[in-house]
Amino acid sequence: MRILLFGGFLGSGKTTTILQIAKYITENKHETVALIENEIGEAGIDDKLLADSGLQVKPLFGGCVCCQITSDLITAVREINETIKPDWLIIEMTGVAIPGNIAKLINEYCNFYTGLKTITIVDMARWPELKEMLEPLVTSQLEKTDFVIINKVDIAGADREEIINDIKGFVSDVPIKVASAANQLPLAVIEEVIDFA
Ligand SMILES: Nc1nc2c(ncn2[C@@H]2O[C@H](COP(=O)(O)OP(=O)(O)OP(=O)(O)O)[C@@H](O)[C@H]2O)c(=O)[nH]1
Ligand SMILES: [Mg+2]
Repeated sequence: MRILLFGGFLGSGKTTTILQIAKYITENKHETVALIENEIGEAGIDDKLLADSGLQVKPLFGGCVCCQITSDLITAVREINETIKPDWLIIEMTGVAIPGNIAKLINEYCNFYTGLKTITIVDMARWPELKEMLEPLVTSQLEKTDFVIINKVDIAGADREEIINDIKGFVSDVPIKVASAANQLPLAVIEEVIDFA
């Protein structure tokens, strides 16, 4: 079972991205995907997206995937590994989780996986505002991750290059893609996210 852990601040585009990746894996690779969703039902947005996706989704718990209740996450990951046994497990974290920290815990307590990758989604349209208000959270989400998608380039302002460069300054030596998930992620980006070679 390979695990993809998606992080990034509230509303950055995690669900939009995850649905495309899950669809690609099931339709193009013909492999199975299980999904752990944070905060399902709370905003109502994810329920609708998931209902429209045509994917079979089983919400496992309604809590948030953050440090305080990580034991629930660990339990859910173990249960999925033992019962559903999917080829892939995709986890959407809450907007306040730090992907690298959650990955460390999964590494420690669920090391039966065959691959683990963290992907951080950044809303570039809100980056200056979020960085000002929520540093170090939003920068930690970038520093401790294996892959970065700088999202919502379609609504970024004229200062987009400046913002992209600022974001890149917080990312260590991992792939960074600029995209607009709402307008379909390029297949090359999806393929790179799920590439464990
Ligand atoms: N303009 C634009 N909007 C986007 C893009 N990607 C996602 N959105 C919109 O942003 C909003 C939030 O997207 P989600 O995918 O639900 O984001 P999320 O990170 O899962 O949100 P939470 O789970 O609430 O933290 C939705 O209204 C999306 O349609 C994008 O590339 N461009
Ligand atoms: Mg979501």
